[in-house]
This record gives sequence, structure tokens and C-alpha cells, in this order.
Amino acid sequence: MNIMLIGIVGKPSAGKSTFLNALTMVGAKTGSYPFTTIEPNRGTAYVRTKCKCTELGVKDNPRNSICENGFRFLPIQFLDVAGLVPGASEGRGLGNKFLDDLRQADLLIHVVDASGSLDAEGNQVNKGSWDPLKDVSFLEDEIDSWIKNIITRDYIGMKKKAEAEKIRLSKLLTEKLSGLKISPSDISSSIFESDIIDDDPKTWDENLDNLVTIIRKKSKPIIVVANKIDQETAHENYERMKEILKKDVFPASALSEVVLRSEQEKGTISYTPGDSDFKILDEEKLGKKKEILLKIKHEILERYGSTGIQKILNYIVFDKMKMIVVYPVEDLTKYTDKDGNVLPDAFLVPKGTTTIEFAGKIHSDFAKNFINGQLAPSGRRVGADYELQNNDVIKINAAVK
Ligand SMILES: Nc1nc2c(ncn2[C@@H]2O[C@H](COP(=O)(O)OP(=O)(O)OP(=O)(O)O)[C@@H](O)[C@H]2O)c(=O)[nH]1
Ligand SMILES: [Mg+2]
Repeated sequence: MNIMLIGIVGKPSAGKSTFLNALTMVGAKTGSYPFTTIEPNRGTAYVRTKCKCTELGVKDNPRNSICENGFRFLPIQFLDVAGLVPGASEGRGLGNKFLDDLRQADLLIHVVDASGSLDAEGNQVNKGSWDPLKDVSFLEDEIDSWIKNIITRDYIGMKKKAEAEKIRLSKLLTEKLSGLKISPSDISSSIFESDIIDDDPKTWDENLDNLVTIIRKKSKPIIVVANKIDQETAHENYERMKEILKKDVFPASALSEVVLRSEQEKGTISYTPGDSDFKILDEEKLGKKKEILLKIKHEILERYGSTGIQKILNYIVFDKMKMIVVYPVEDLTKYTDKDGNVLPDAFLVPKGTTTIEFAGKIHSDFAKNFINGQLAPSGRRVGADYELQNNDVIKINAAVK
């Protein structure tokens, strides 16, 4: 089953690699100079959900995920790319290379320096002198230009081919954009929402920009992170961003999360990502760091409820992408796989996924030879079109061929 891939984007020095480290502790290189990252960094982060094991009263043996204190942590892939500067889609900075790294992303996290202390190219300027809202519109424009360039590179040829071979332009467009993880249904609904009439080329020319924006919003939704919220100039900017953008803006301090997680790893504090507090365990070993931690406690955790990092991840997966958790099993009474592992796998699938679609994701043969599904613990049989519910434990029955 494909794991969700989220791209981390933004201008140089906004804190993208720090954000990845905060989520994953992979140790990506960070620095206060632009283009610290050149080759993309990958990492795995985990969303936290209540594990089914508590409800069923069993001790589980997770394989594809982690269970801790009754919480299931499910993996999500992250890609932290090089900084984006104006004109990137035309090849400036590290240009298209970075954009091409994002082809497979399901969603983008735009890390913004909310303190307003970096110019468009990521160079330090006076604190608060740059308006971070400019970064938001600029990034959307760059992604649009990137998609549009891919289409227009061969637009005339595409139109000629459509006319000569009597193929719909939308079909050729779908082929062209298939490498960008843009689904045929996103493309057809985008065409529907624009003023394009599929077999009238003139309407395509007039509405292409609009179409590209609609496609981008559907296929690469963007969540804005108002990072460096620990800086004094950041809060006001964040409030303004929230007011103007209305949704999908979150305050965060990636650096604070990195500090908390590394102290937790050293054993000086006890802290669970997403929590609004921590406990000091070893004051002596902590030494001078105690001051920094207390500052994080008062200025970030108490003010915003958390560092923002884990909250953003959960928002993306469960609210924005509307994913649910499903546990496939072989044995309906013991909730085990064929090797006796209890609740071994927990998968994130989009809400609305049917039993047969789920079967196909586990194994293509399961979908081909599908008989029905059975829910645990009730044993209730469900058909191919049953829409899976969050926390369903299901056995797929397939004919043995
Ligand atoms: N105060 C503060 N500083 C931060 C925060 N997040 C990152 N930084 C600092 O910002 C600088 C840039 O961070 P990086 O994570 O390297 O930025 P990047 O976006 O990956 O930069 P490039 O790879 O050059 O594009 C570093 O000095 C970080 O320590 C934060 O939440 N608060
Ligand atoms: Mg970086």
C-alpha cells in the first residue's frame, strides 16, 4: 500500500529542514544561509491515533506501524527540498530540479518565516521588515507556472494531435500530467469547474491559467505553516495571515520541537510530541538548557497549546485529506494475521474507500478474486461497495485460485 508523501516547500532559510527534523529527527542539515539543502531529504513521521487494541482489550503486535501507550503511530513520508526563489519555474536558483522532486507529493506544506526577517531570496533583513503574506502568493504562482510550463511545452503539438486524431484535449492533458500524481478525476472535475468546453480549443487558450490554478488546488493542496512563531515579530504576522487566508494556516516553532525531542531522547525531560507540557526528569544534566525549555513552555506551549508540529500533521491527514484507519486481519476472533500477530497492520485510506478498493490495495489478487468482507468482532458480512469506517477491523474473503 502506498504511503502518503508530503512535500515541504518554501523559500531558503524558512526552516524546512528544521521542520523535517522536528517531525522525524532524521538529522537533515540546517543552516542560517540560503540553499543549505540541495539534494532533497527524506524522512518518515508518524500520525498519532487511538489504537484499536484498547477498545478490543488485546495486546497487539504491530508490524507496519507503532503502538505506544494505547496510541497507534502511522507512517507518513516527507520530502524536504531546496529553497524556492522567485523565477524557480523558469530555472532560477535550483529551479525546476526542486519542483520536479515534488512530482509525487500528495500535499505540500509551505514553511513560511512568520517573523518576516528574510527577503524573497532567503537573505536576512531587519526583523519584521518582510511581509510573509508575499511568500504565500508567490509560492502558489510558482507552482502554477511549473504546471503550466509542463502543459505549454508541447501545447501546440497537443492541440494538433487532438484535432488530427479526434482525441479530446482533456485526454491528452491527463496523459501529460500523469507523472505529477494528478488523477484523471481531478483533471476532469477541474475542466468542469473552469469555463472550458473540451472540444472547443479557443476556450482552452482563454482559460488555461484558471484551469491550472484549479488543478493545483485539487491535486497539490497547500498548508501554510507560520514558522518561527517563537520570534517576537511573528505573532502579529500570523494573526494577519489567518485573517486574510482564512484557513489552512498554523503557527509553529520547528526549532522548539527539535529542542524538546532531543532533550526527550537524552532523557532529561519526558515529552510526547503533540503535548502541551513536559516534565523535567534530570535538572542537573539539563544545566543551562533549563532556561530555554522554560521559555518554550511559557511562550509557545502555554500560548499556542503545543509547538504546532504534531497538530499540523494530524490536521493534514485526518481533516484535510480525510483519511481513516483500517486494520486488516485474517482471524476474526483473535484479530490476527496468518502468523498470529494481533492487529499487525493499520492502514490510512481516504474516507469513502470501499471494501473492494481496500482489498486491491492490500493485494491485487484479493480484488480479482473478491468474495466479501467481514467485520470484527461482529463477523458481519459486507459487500464490495461497503464504505469502510474509521477503525474498522476487517477480514477480506477471496477465492483461492
Ligand atoms: N527561531 C527559530 N529559528 C528557526 C526555526 N526553524 C528554523 N529556524 C532557523 O532558521 C535557519 C534556517 O533553517 P533551515 O531548516 O536550514 O531552513 P531551510 O528552509 O531548510 O533552508 P534551505 O535548505 O537553505 O532552503 C536555521 O538557523 C534554523 O535554526 C524556528 O521555529 N524558530
Ligand atoms: Mg533545508
